[in-house]
Amino acid sequence: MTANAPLQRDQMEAFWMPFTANRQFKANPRMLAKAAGMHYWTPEGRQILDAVAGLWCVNAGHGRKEISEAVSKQIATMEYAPPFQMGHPTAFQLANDVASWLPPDMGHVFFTNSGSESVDTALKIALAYHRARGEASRTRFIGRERGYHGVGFGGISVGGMVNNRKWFGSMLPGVDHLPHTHDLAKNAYTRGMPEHGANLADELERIVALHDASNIAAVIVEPVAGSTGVLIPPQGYLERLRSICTRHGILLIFDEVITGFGRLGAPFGTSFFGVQPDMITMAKGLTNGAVPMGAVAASDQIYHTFMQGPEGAIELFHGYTYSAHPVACAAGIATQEIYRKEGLFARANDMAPYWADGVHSLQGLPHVIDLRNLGLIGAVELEPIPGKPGLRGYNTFVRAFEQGLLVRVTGDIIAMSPPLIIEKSHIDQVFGILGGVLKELG
Ligand code: PXG
Ligand code: PLP
Repeated sequence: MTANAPLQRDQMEAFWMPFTANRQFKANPRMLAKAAGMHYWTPEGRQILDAVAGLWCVNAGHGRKEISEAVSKQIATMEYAPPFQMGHPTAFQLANDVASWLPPDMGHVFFTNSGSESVDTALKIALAYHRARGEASRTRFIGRERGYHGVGFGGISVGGMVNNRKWFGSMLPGVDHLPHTHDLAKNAYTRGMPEHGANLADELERIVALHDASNIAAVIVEPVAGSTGVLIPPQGYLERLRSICTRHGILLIFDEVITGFGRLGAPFGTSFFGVQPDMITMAKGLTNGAVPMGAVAASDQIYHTFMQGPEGAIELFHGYTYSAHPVACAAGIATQEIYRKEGLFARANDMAPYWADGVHSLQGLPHVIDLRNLGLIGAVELEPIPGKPGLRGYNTFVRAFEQGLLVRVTGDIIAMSPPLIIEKSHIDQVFGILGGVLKELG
């Protein structure tokens, strides 16, 4: 196999592709071979404008030399170091860099290799925290319908996407789900945060009344649900979740795998919304997608609860072979430096109104039933073809790719989350191409 020669079908069977219609893809592959700035290139050299930052992760844009140089240097110097009972300076530096974006009392960072592992880690910390405080009966978790928290057993248990759950048996016991907040009848075409739905947080009181707070460990939500099609929280909703959790001693976990690292035009969702959780899960933008890495940030309260007992005792029996992998740490440090030096989070905030105009310029095009935006996130919800849910979304995605635009499709919703380096001319191009495709397929 040479790098740019088209693959034969029988060369494509070995790779079982994730979250992909394997047979459909392998019959008609869409390949990427190169990336720089705002663009990908196919093996044939066709340029593709990247309106999803890879998969919500390449926030500083593609091909950043600062990152590749830091990674090369680290691999050459020390490719690996054991993370258990040993340390290396880059891990401590990156933890400090990450903490610098977070509320001052949330600066304790546990490293993982993905968002899914971050979610499992946060759920385990929640259980062990309550146990350490003598409240071992707090074992239940509360997630949300249409939530996505990765694909580990913990994440699919608290997650709320039926296809990610129904195949996999009984999962974690003791999980309830809040209702999702998506309400087209009341909130369609809202610019920014919708007006209606803060009261949906009160469902948490109903669940607490059913089980009693003494049995509930944590609530986990995405501040903005990304994967299920960009569901923006109603005004006042996250505040209300916070106050109910506080009242009942329940930990609140924000899954910021997507909303972290500037996606909303602020360092994290917690700063954007002004609501502080007890733990934050993150991944993706942590290393600009260059090397797999995730993390969990925990509050002082949680961390210090563990830092008791005999000095020589391991406080948390958890960790991965590749926790704080030196190469990932090098990529992470270089990435944070780019964010800081280029002021990319503030830049995303400055660009957000123009982006919102672009999203909402699609109103009235064929089959568009909602448009949503926040920060540099946008979504176009399409009316499903009767009896064929997802087909209109898929056709739109394929046609856009043929026209040189990469978007993300989930069911009949087109989601977009461009690199934070996006220029106005790119935004014009994104919505020009997408608008053209919607008209053409109309
Ligand atoms: N939590 C959230 C909120 C996520 O968005 C994960 C956890 C899992 O992260 P890993 O690194 O284990 O994939 C995610 C990941 C999509 C899409 O279609 C989104 C994600 C992953 C794959 C597809 O929007 N987000
Ligand atoms: N399975 C086996 C047999 C192992 O030895 C290990 C780690 O030592 C794991 C799974 C976990 O792998 P990781 O630490 O990369 O998550």
